[in-house]
Amino acid sequence: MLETRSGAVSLSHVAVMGILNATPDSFSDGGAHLDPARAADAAARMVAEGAALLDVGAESTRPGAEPVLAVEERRRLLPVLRAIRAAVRVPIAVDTTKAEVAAAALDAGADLVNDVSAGRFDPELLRLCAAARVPVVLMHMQGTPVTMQRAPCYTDVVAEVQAFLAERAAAARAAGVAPAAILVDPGIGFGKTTAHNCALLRHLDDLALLGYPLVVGVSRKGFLGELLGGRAVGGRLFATAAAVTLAVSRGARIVRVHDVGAIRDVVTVAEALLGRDPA
Ligand code: HH2
Repeated sequence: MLETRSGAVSLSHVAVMGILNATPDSFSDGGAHLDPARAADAAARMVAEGAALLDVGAESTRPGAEPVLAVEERRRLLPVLRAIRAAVRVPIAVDTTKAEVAAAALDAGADLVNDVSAGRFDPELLRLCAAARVPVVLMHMQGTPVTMQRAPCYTDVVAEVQAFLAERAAAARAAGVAPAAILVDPGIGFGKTTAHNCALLRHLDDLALLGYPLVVGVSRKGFLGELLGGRAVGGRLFATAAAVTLAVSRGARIVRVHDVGAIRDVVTVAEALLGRDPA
């Protein structure tokens, strides 16, 4: 069970987290959710389709993306977040690496923080999560979004990601975050080749041994396009479904996706095939 200010999310079954990016340049939905009313409609649709929680971000972290200033991130994020908050009751994560942005988002109704830097870019962020008593997603990334895809390199990607997440979880606990409020994520596509991403998905069960719920984000990502010979973003739904199925079978507890309705079905059938009790 993941406790949040907007209620608890049961993790006894895999939860679907719907992605809403209030950005002009996200690799997949860039520009689609900049307008608060449209974003709120999209959020309500995602919840109706089975999203147990939402993830709202205002800074693209696609490979090569340049960072945006906190003032600009807040300017994009807050109107969209407030409109979504008014439209849905499920917990909302704010996807940011900056404590200042996270604090404003928590004030505007967000319930948890999703930090793709796992507290490395802004040391204040973990202290904020502790003080506000909100859950935090700690994600692995090699390098920064600007540099991460130049030459990803590991001796043993699974062991290194596992050690990183263990170290960042310990840092979060040292900052005062409750163990039950920590989630971890291998950061698919963040400083990884296609082979690294496949190895991490195949060995997710090793990461689950850390004892924190696993969040996994494969939706429409570049490695799926590469596996399909350069398929464009819009044609990666079935590839996403395949990767989500593997992630579910290997212990993911939350899957972060754009196509909520379709992937909700994928998750339901995957869990039934695995012999898990119906939700
Ligand atoms: N992936 C993206 C952004 N945030 N957060 C977590 N915890 N895990 C992920 O895999 C993850 C994430 C990148 O995807 P998207 O938000 O669709 O694109 P962009 O970064 O271009 O906004």
